[in-house]
Amino acid sequence: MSLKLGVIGTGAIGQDHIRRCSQTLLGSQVVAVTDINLAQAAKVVAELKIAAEVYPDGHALIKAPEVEAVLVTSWGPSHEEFVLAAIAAGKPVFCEKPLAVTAAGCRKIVEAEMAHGKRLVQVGFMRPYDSGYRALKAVIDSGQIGEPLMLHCAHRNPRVGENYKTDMAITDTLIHELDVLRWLLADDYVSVQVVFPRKSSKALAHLRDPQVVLLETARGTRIDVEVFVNCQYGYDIQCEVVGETGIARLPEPSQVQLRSEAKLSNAILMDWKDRFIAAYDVELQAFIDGVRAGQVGGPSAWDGYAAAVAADACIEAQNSGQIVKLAQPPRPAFYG
Ligand code: NAI
Ligand code: ISE
Repeated sequence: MSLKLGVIGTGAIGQDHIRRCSQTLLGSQVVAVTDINLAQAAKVVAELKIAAEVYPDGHALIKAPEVEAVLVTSWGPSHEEFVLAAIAAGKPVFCEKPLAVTAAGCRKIVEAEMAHGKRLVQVGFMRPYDSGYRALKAVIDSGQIGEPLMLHCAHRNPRVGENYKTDMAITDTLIHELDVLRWLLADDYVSVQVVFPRKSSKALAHLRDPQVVLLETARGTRIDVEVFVNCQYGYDIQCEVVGETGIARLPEPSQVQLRSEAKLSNAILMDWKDRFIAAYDVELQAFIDGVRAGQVGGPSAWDGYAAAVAADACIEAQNSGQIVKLAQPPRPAFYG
């Protein structure tokens, strides 16, 4: 029997996840969808040719007896209420990042899940499933480059819409690095600073872009992450780890190298959907398989919380211009 899924939010990633659950992955079926834009939800059902009912809102969808597990793919600020409602209904829930837009919101989810007594939540941090990041972690863990001393990272999007605000560079964009770099280094952040270079003329008036986030870990590794969401030229994710005896870089996505018209070139992807397509497939298949086996795994509500603790400090640093200290609360035994 396939797992019956309900999807809240039928925008860009909601549509992408509905498509992959319906056409690519094994063992699930989307039976319910909703969006504050109900017409759009109905259009997605028609376009993807799925037999799904359109529910009036997320709470009705979560309560529906036919929905066995929930995917939350709506805007970030709505995640907390839907994840809490899914936990209250005892239903497994895959929530796109961020788990909640504040650490306090994530903490409520952690407490509700622990009170339930069993893991129900998987957070959509897909980079630990990416083959490039996994290969990079294997090199670091092998000791081949010695202890990591510095990381130079970049998170570049070609452009963003007018709803994207300066703090979203942290809660919506950098949140991926805040999660994946903790995992990569098996270390925690102890301080952060955000500096703003000269503003790009391509950024809308209200948005400070680019930004450089400087993180320090408990073991003293220094990390710089350039977040540049109007870079125009492509969707570009970079990570270079400088160790004591060598340097390891995140591999570039595999693209055909072209010699043509007196040029040697490699195409650059333009969209996160293509850059991480395999990782999204693997993370969601893991959720489906985990729920069917009665054991939700993958990035946990605690991982969502840990990233949000760092994100809160980054936002304080954006506003103050100061170095902000932070401390991760101890991980409860519940989260392994
Ligand atoms: P989007 O703006 O394309 O879609 C969001 C949809 O949610 C819209 O259709 C909107 O009407 C709907 N919505 C908002 N509030 C709602 C509510 N209360 N109830 C029902 N529907 C509601 O945004 P996008 O790009 O699809 O992002 C959605 C979420 O997924 C965000 O949290 C984003 O950070 C995350 N995301 C994750 C990615 C990843 O790489 N893991 C990639 C892209 C998005
Ligand atoms: C978007 O929501 C994502 O998660 C993408 O992976 C990220 O690159 C982008 O900046 C976010 O807005």
